[in-house]
Amino acid sequence: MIAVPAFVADYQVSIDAELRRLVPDSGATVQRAMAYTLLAPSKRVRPVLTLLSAEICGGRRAPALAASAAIELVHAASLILDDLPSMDDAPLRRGRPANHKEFGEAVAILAAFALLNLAFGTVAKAYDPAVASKMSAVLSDAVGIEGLVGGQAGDLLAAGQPIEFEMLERIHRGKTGSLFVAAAVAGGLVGGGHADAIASLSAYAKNLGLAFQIIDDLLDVEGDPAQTGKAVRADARRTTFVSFSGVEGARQLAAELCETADRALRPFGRRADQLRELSAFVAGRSI
Ligand code: GRG
Repeated sequence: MIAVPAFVADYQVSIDAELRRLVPDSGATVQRAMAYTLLAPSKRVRPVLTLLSAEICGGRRAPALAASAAIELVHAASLILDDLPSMDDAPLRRGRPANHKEFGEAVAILAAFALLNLAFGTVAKAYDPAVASKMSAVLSDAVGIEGLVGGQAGDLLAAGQPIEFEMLERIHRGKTGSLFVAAAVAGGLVGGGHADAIASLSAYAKNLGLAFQIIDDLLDVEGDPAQTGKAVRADARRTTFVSFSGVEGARQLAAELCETADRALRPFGRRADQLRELSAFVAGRSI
């Protein structure tokens, strides 16, 4: 079993404090529903990626927190929507009953929209117009037809049918990979990174994101719900990387993608060691 790298805990504390500031766990029902999923136990891999990307480009952590929170807000919105009865119909998320199980479908949908909206508002308020505008475009692309929405639609529409490997890869580059890329690019932007540095981070994140999804498929088969906080065998009707390549083949593919991800970090030298630790965690994770 591989635990989250030790350095990640410190970043998680900063991220959680920023998220609690943005969405207090009190007040109107929709706000409590937002906090319920957003503030539940999470690895926070995506916002950690944003902070590491900002720092490697020469930025500081504090100004990057809003960008990292925006990424996590989008992620939390997508989890709520993903679990709805009309989508994956999942009972459990982040170790708790899914949002709609606790608050009902109508409030869950409103909470997801509110989180998504807050992501864009957070970016608009935190950064100067040039950075805010670029970051909004990055977020919008990650959510859109080539991103989460397109990937999710492809996944849902393909359920119960055999699909080619290329299609499977396209679905998950959209559904999961796109937010990893946005996380890294948003960090690079707020950190003031040059275009070539941001391109390297984007290449790293693209491969890391697909590896992350492959391990997610593996955990659906052999994970422990007490650790993952999710039900197992939720993907039984779907073509997944495991149904395609088998358990060992999927593990091998994830390892290769993490090696490819690490190769994109070469220009940064030893400064990218924490990003390398992150990919080692992703390749071996059981949570
Ligand atoms: C409009 C935002 C929006 C989305 C609509 C529902 C949808 C389209 C997309 C679903 C995307 C999705 C939930 C992909 C699954 C990605 C994934 C591997 C989730 C698990 O992530 P972890 O393990 O979870 O990082 P924690 O809980 O640790 O954050």
